[in-house]
Amino acid sequence: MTVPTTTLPTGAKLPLLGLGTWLSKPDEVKNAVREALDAGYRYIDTAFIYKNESEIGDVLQEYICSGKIKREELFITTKLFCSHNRPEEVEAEMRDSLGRLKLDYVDLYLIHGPVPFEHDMSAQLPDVRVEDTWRGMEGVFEKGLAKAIGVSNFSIEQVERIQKVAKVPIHNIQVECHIYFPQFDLHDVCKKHNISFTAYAPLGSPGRLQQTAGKWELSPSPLEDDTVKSIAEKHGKTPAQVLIRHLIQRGLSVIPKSVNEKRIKENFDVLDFELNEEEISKLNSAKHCQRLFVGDLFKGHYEDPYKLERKQ
Ligand SMILES: NC(=O)c1ccc[n+]([C@@H]2O[C@H](COP(=O)([O-])OP(=O)(O)OC[C@H]3O[C@@H](n4cnc5c(N)ncnc54)[C@H](OP(=O)(O)O)[C@@H]3O)[C@@H](O)[C@H]2O)c1
Ligand SMILES: *[C@@H]1O[C@H](CO)[C@@H](O)[C@H](O)[C@H]1NC(C)=O
Ligand SMILES: *[C@@H]1O[C@H](CO)[C@@H](O)[C@H](O)[C@H]1NC(C)=O
Ligand SMILES: CC(=O)N[C@H]1CO[C@H](CO)[C@@H](O)[C@@H]1O
Repeated sequence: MTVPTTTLPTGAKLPLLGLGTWLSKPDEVKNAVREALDAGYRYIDTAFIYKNESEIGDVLQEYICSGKIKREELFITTKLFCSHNRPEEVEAEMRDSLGRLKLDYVDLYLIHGPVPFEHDMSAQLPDVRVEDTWRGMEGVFEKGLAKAIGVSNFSIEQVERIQKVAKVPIHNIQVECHIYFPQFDLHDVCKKHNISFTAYAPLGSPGRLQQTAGKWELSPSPLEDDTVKSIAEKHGKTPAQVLIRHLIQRGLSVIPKSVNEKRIKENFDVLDFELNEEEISKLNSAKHCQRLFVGDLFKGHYEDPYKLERKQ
């Protein structure tokens, strides 16, 4: 089955389903990417900070060189880490990522977070603004190193500020999005600006909750949600498949992460069923609204994307 796509302002097609690779360890990620490509995934999401670009690049090269997959069929995203948000640093970082990925270009390059830091992350840089970093992003777009550019972890206000001054508009935003944090307002703003929308942590990022012990009680898992479970049962699907399908039917691009062969296939097997309007509206009105990725490291900076929420 072909994955549905959305069209970027550049004319390129962004698949609505891809593989996330955060917390995919270098020794696991190669197999995960192979299994994903074999299952039909063509969109892979990585980042400098996931420390697995090299391994992903090895597998991509393997598939491209053997002729199994053409470069044009792939959609590869990576991200500029917030230790290098100064505009003059963007191109060198982008070229380093391309080197590790063994590619001439990426399909999408994102600013990972709006708050700039020193190289060693020891302190925030008070004076760099998102508009500054965006100038660097426009540079790599104009050179063809990135076929599209975008932002991650940005607020509505930051999106609006960039659109106001941009020579190249934002092509994609990647933010946390799942039934308990549906991001309807940000999505509306993106629709207004023709910005494609990628949902991270679509399953509620259970891997992350393991890392921050104690948060689990505060943050029930969307995978355990009663509405999700009953809809899944009706369709003979799993809760994960319902959560992914729901976001796809909202027109969002979804990047569930897995390193497990069975779950990689399961997460892709969402193209042969459809949620009806009643099911969608039930899922859209899930009550439990909260951010899982609260971004403490951003606190105190002018560009803290969540500063208004923190004051409430
Ligand atoms: N831009 C950013 O700052 C940012 C932040 C977070 C994430 N992301 C991107 O978004 C991707 C997805 O987000 P995420 O990894 O945080 O969370 P997620 O995709 O919601 O959840 C991944 C977790 O769920 C498990 N899982 C996967 N499929 C499952 C299934 N069918 N049933 C039950 N459990 C399942 C995975 O374990 P197994 O691997 O063992 O299957 C993993 O622990 C990331 O990998 C990354 O590429 C970006
Ligand atoms: C952007 O605009 C194009 C052309 O009008 C449209 O086909 C596409 O669906 C829009 N994409 C998004 C993500 O809004
Ligand atoms: C994205 O934002 C979340 C907080 O919302 C944070 O946990 C994550 O580290 C951010 N990514 C980067 C690299 O800035
Ligand atoms: C950063 C990168 O692309 N690859 C790294 C993946 O992780 C291993 C081990 O953590 C590093 O040695 C690689 O450099």
